[in-house]
Amino acid sequence: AVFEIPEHYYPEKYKELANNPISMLSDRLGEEPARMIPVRNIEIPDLSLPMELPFNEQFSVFIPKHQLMATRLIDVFMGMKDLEDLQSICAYCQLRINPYMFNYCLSVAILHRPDTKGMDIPTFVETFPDMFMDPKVFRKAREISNVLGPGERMPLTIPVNFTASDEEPEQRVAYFREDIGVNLHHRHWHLVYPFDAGDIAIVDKDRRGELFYYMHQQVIARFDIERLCNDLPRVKRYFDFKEPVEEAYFPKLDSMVAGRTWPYRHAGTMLRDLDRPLELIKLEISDLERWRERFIHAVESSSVMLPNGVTIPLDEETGIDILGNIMESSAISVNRSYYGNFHNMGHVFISYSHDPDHHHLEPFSVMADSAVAMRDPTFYRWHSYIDDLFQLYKYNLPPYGDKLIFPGIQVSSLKVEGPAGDNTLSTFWELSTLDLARGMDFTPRGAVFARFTHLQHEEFTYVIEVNNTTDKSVMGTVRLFMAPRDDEEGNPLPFDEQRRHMIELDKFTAPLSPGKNTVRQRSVDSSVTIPYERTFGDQRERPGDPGTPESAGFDFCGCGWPHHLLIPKGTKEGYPVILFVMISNWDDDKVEQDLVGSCNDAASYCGIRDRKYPDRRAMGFPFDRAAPGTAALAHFLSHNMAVRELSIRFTDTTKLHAKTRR
Ligand code: CUO
Repeated sequence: AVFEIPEHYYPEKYKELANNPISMLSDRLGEEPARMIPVRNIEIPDLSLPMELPFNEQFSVFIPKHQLMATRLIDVFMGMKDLEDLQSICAYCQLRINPYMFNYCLSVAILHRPDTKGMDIPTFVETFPDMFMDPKVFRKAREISNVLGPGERMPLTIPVNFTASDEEPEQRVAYFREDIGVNLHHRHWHLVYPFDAGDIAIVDKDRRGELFYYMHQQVIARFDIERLCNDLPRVKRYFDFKEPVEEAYFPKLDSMVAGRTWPYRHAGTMLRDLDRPLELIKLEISDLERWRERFIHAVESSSVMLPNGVTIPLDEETGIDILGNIMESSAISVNRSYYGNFHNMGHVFISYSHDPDHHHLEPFSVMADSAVAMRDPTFYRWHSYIDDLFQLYKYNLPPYGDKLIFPGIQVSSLKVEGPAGDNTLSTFWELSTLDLARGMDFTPRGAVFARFTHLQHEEFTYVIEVNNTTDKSVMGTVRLFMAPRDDEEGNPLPFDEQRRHMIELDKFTAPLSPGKNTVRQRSVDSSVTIPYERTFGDQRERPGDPGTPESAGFDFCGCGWPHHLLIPKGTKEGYPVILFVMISNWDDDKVEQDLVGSCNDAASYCGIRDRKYPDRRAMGFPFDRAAPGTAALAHFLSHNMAVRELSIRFTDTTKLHAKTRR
């Protein structure tokens, strides 16, 4: 199809295209378009601010000036009265607005406009494949597409671990940091929960500050287990801004928008004050330190100060949410001018550490873009510090104590069944396929496939025996977590450390009749993850195109931890982890709301669109608070809880994804 675009929408240099779009495009595509789509001629709103960003520049919402531009553009997209007007403004913007900013703002608008909810747009990895893979693959793709027709192109293989050698210890967890699904999840989360937008309703979602804390806390906990599986110490928090950043990162990514390579950072780089007038950034390290002091003061006094000087207490229910918004910071921070922008600006300081004063005209590094930030080892050092600051608050809360008990409910056994045998989980490498064509301007056109390697596991089933000793049927919330058994030295983890390493695996409700109940839950139904197909697209073959998968769609439902990383890699010998289950009383947990038609299968880290977070308990419950005096997990357990040691066995073989294999 070809869009019939009003002539005045075209920038001067493309005017010729306006006069004869069909012949120009059919020359380019090598085929006649099947249909014409007229684009409504509307009065174009003022776009001068977003148009200030050059077409070929990097864009980041962390850069205050870019944020202002994006806010304006999101407002414009949100303000279009119907879909046709939205399409029209997109046609106008397409050739004028920085493509990366355009994609960001349109994605936010599509996620938040009532008339575009549920609309599928191509997954980001297919529109901007340059953000996820070795640029060498694009050169090859171009070669192939020139020589071979669409049906004859064999998939290209993206090398595994291409960013550093095995001499670099951090490289042992590159499969996690540079995983396409992990980075898509992170980008998607920040699209669903932007920290700024003209329309405050886009920011002001139920418990978004708490979710900011919890989702990132879980990322660090997950990363730490992967590190332990790979003989690396747990992440060291980065908090002394006078200390050099030890970790180097050389992303080896080319930005197609900017036509440049993403900047790298040497080992031992110091953070320095930032003075980059072009981006309206003038910040001192002492600003970060001051914001941190104020945050810590809020935690210690258990209160926050409003802009009018009035102090309000932090209560057990909303305290963490308020602190999350202050910390990030988001537009709903209770006092942004006082508490500042600690977390976001930490990203910015690290992202400009290679060129703090813009003398070398270098853009920011990966740390300033949520689509690529998780690739950098510093991401985890920064966020584990952020988490420590949140934990300071959590340590001040009273322990749950008796609130953990569910009278009459006893978990009598817990186990896992799967192809690797009872209580053994199995992981391996898997090859999946993506279409690069959408993100590249090929002639002649047609799909070009790239194969990449990622971790995968065999699916399994949790089997939980529950005895309801009351004479009434009740509803329980089943909460499943996993943590490492030992520390780096092989010593059992003390409870207070282990609880902070608990990763959520699933949470669901189960009816419990009087007497014995067997609750079976499949790993694929996890409330943490989205199915593989929603991360990477349906890997089933396209009819008539052997070896080529269907494309992935994307909407709110695209938010969720990638299922292929539900469990850590483990080791060849079998890595010991502790599986934990708790059943709490649904009457105390439930949130009355209608979930019909909403996508709620990855609510644990992403919430539910237009709804409340579907669990009244604190996120991470029961492990979000300390339990002073509890030395080991065994002493924490009440009747409604159980643990089981599992072994995660990694097999170093690579399989083609099951659906492609067929
Ligand atoms: Cu997601 Cu720091 O918030 O990267």
